[in-house]
Amino acid sequence: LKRVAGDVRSMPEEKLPWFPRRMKDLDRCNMLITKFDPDLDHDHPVSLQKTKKNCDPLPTVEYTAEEISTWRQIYQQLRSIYPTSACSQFLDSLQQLEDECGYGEARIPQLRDVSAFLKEKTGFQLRPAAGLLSARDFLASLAFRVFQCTQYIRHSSSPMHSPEPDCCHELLGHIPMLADKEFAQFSQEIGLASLGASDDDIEKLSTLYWFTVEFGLCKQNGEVKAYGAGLLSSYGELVYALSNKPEHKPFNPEETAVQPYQDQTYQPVYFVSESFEEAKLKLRKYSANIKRPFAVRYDPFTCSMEVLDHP
Ligand code: TIH
Ligand code: FE2
Repeated sequence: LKRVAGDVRSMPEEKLPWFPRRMKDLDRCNMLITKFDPDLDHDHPVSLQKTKKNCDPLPTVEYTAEEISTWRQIYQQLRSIYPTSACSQFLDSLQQLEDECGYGEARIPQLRDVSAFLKEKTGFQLRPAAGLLSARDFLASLAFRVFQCTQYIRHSSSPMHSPEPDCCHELLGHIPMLADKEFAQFSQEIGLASLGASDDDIEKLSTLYWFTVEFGLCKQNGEVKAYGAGLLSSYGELVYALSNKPEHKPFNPEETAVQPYQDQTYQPVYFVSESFEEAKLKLRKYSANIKRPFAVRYDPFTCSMEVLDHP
């Protein structure tokens, strides 16, 4: 399924992949990867297909007692190792979420409350997604500071690691990081680089996303800490990633972008950044080399993309 951009004037002949220009175009950025279709999995009772009918952009989900107990177990376990494993930005944000946004082991936070919190911190907002999205659609939404989230929860039989994203992963892994200004900027920049990019460049950007936003490590005060959401939502992989079992390599976008990755079990290799600042500068340099016949700039006042022809 290829979509084509309408009006990039400099390249009338060229078929550019379609990309969203306005916030409401994101309604079309919901292509699912079928391997994780929650409707095919009867262990996932809360699927968006069922909640979407009421047209609420961020529907309230009633979780069952069993689901809340899974959340409690995950929260308790992870909370106990965050102080020694998570980066300082994550710890600061989580504290704020606990103080101001109802985070805690007693209940699963609702996306609507969390989205309002994030909006105030970094301008990011949440949208519900029915499952795993195509890399192109997922990355495009980041360019608008929109983060697409699952709402169902993993099965109670595997609390320490889930091969697919679920609300524990979004709420515990991603949200605290998206509340950090510098990290929000980093995330948006990956999204901006992806707009209208070739399939090959999308593949590389999504691999970069994988090894930073999902599984990134960074140095802080001489120690290696986790900032990747896939680590911060999986007790099993968080302990493993910071042990001496996997390989740690310095973050270098050219190399990271082509590193094969594992999406069913723990990663054999993780990339370590000196700081977010360093990661952002390196990513910016990498993105500047992606060939596109135009440049983009996000206008936060109109929530739309300005497309600038290259001279
Ligand atoms: N493995 C993560 C967890 O257990 O929370 C979820 C995912 C991260 C990235 C892809 S799936
Ligand atoms: Fe994720």
